[in-house]
Amino acid sequence: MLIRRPADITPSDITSPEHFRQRRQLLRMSGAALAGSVGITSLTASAAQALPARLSPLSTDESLTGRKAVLGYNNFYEFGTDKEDPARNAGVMQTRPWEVRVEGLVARPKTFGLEDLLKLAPLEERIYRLRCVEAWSMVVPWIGYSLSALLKQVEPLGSARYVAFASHYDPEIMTRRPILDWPYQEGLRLDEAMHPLTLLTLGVYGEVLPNQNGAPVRIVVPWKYGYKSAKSIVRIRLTESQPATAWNTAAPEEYGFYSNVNPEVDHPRWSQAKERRIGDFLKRPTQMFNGYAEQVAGLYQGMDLARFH
Ligand SMILES: Nc1nc2c(c(=O)[nH]1)N[C@H]1C(S)=C(S)[C@@H](COP(=O)(O)O)O[C@H]1N2
Ligand SMILES: [Mo]
Repeated sequence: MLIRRPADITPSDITSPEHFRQRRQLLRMSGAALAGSVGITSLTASAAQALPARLSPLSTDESLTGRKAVLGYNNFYEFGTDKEDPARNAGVMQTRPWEVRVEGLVARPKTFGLEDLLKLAPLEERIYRLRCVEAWSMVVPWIGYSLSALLKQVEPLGSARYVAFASHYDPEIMTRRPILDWPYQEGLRLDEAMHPLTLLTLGVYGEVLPNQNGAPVRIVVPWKYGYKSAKSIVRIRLTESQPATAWNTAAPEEYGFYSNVNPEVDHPRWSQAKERRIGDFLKRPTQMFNGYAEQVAGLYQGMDLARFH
C-alpha cells in the first residue's frame, strides 16, 4: 500500500463525544437543511441527509476523530491514491437507485434496493476504532446494523463457509489505472461476517454516507485492517472456498486473507506495533484485534496468527 504524508490535521479537529452528541441532537431536530449547511459537506456534490440512529452499546467511549478528517482523509483508490482524492473526486458517483445482490450458497438469493436496506433492521450508531494498515487510526461514529441481519434474510446453506464482497466499478468515473484488479473485492469467513460487530454501514456522523466514505452502503469490520471494509458494495456472494481479495491478489506476502490487526505481525515493509491516531502527535501502541480481542479472539482459537495473517 502506498504510504502518504499525513494530512495537516490539528487536535482542534477532534470532536468530543459530548459535543458530537449535542450536534447530533441538532441534526435530528432540524433535518437535512441544517446538515447541508454545517461543516465540509460542500466537498460532496449532494447535500448531506440526516440519518437518526440509537447509540449501540458496542461503541467505544474514546474521543471521536473530527468529522473533517473522517470525511476528508480517505482511502478509496477507485477515485485516486491521495487521501484528499476521494472527497474531491467521488461526488460524481450516482448512488441512487442502488441495488445489492446477495447470492451464492443461499436458499433465498435476493436483490435489495437501498430503501430495503434502510428498513431491514433498526439503525444503530456504532462508534468503532478504525486501524488502517498504513499505521494510522481513527475513531468513527458509523451508522448501520449487524451484517448478520441481512445474511439471515437469504438463509445461508450449510455448505457456505465464506462471504465475498464486490464494490461498484465504473471506469467512466473511476480510475482505469491497474493499481488493483477492479472491481475491488474483499472477503470474510462466514462466522466473521455473522459476528455482531461486523457492520452493514449506511451512514457516518449522523448522516447518510458521503460518497468518499463508501456510499450508499459499505462493510465495516473493526478488528481488521481498514482495507477489509469494502466501500460502495453491489454484490455479496456466499461461497464454499476462500474468495480472492483485491489486496491479497496484488501482494500476497504483504496482505493476508485474514488481516486481523496484530501488533506482533509486522508488514514486510513497516512495523505494526504502533499507530498514529489522526489528530494526535505521539504514537500509541496498537492493540491486538484493534482492541476487540475480548469479542473476537475466540474466532481464531488454535490458529497460528502469524501464518494466517
Ligand atoms: N472499494 C474500496 N473500498 C475500500 C478501499 C478502496 O480503496 N476501495 N480502501 C479501504 C481502506 S485501505 C480503508 S483504510 C478504508 C477507509 O475508509 P474511510 O475512508 O471511510 O475511512 O476503506 C477501505 N475500503
Ligand atoms: Mo487502510
